[in-house]
Amino acid sequence: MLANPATSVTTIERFILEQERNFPDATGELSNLLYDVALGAKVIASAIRRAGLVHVLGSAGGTNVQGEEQMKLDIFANETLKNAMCHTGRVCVMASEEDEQLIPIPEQYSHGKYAVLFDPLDGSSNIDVNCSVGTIFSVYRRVSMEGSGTMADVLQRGSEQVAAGYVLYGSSVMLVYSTGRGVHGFTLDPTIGEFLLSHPNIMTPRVGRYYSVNESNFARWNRGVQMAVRGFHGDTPERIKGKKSRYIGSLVADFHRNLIAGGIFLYPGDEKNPEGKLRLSYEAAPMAFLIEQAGGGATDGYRPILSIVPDRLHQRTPLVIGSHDDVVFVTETIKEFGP
Ligand code: AHM
Ligand code: MG
Repeated sequence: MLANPATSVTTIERFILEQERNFPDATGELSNLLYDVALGAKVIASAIRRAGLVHVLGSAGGTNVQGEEQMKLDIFANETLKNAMCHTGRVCVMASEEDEQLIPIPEQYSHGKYAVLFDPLDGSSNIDVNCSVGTIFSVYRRVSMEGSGTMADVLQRGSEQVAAGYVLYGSSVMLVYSTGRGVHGFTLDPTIGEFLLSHPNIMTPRVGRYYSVNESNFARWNRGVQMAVRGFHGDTPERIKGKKSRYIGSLVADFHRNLIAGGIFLYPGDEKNPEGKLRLSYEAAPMAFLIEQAGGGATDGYRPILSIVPDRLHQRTPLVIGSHDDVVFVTETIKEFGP
């Protein structure tokens, strides 16, 4: 009997369970961890939707470890994710872009086999103007033996991730994740409060339509990056066809559009900030894990993002990420024109 589309939907829970069935050794812990993240995302989504109504907008008055102004919703999102995961016995340690130090699991709870890192509310300067923001998460299997997780658990090479994903709080709320077996997208149905499978097996086009970069930094980039972006402008048609420019300034939103439609996102280093702006462990590595699963690429201009071993928690990295051929074009142009 054919399923009626209105009565047969695939929830994120059913999808993860069905994927797990293909792996008889799976204990279900990672699946449950993903539900925990999904639950946190629903709570955050609901707070974002109400933000304009309940006067939670504006600065909380503090600054985070990068010296940036913290919004109230950043703090709320950070606490929500910690609370969604700390008590479950699935996680041994956490790290967040909003916390300077590692986040230990409170004594009363048991320690699990996963280390989780997250950027609880990325692009938060967009909240005041009602534009899209996101949550990014990354999961590693612990390498320390037992008890509380350590720095070694969170400072692993990006290729060691066992899962990564993001939640986009946009015109609809989407959760996109991968456990290394394709990239799958779910859209939150607010009427039933469930993430439903809407984008199975996402593959990004090999050549993109869009390029996304903050061009106000153009004068400070090295010549290689400038030449690559000039290529995207259409100035060097003998090297590459020009593209359309799209930039929101919210990594999750820019990344998501490019993932689906094809495109490239760049946040290069410049004279002032040679390491760029974005964080390796909270932003670049999880997005790199996803884009590689979707057939694209991610580099810091010289080496694959997933090959980099972080040496500190809040390390920054230049990021070039998106459609495969466009990323190759940028790396070759940087090699040719150099700094
Ligand atoms: P945040 O983690 O403090 O929110 O900053 C990260 C955001 C990214 O979402 C976005 O890609 C980038 O900062 C935009 O930076 P800029 O305003 O310099 O273009
Ligand atoms: Mg961020």
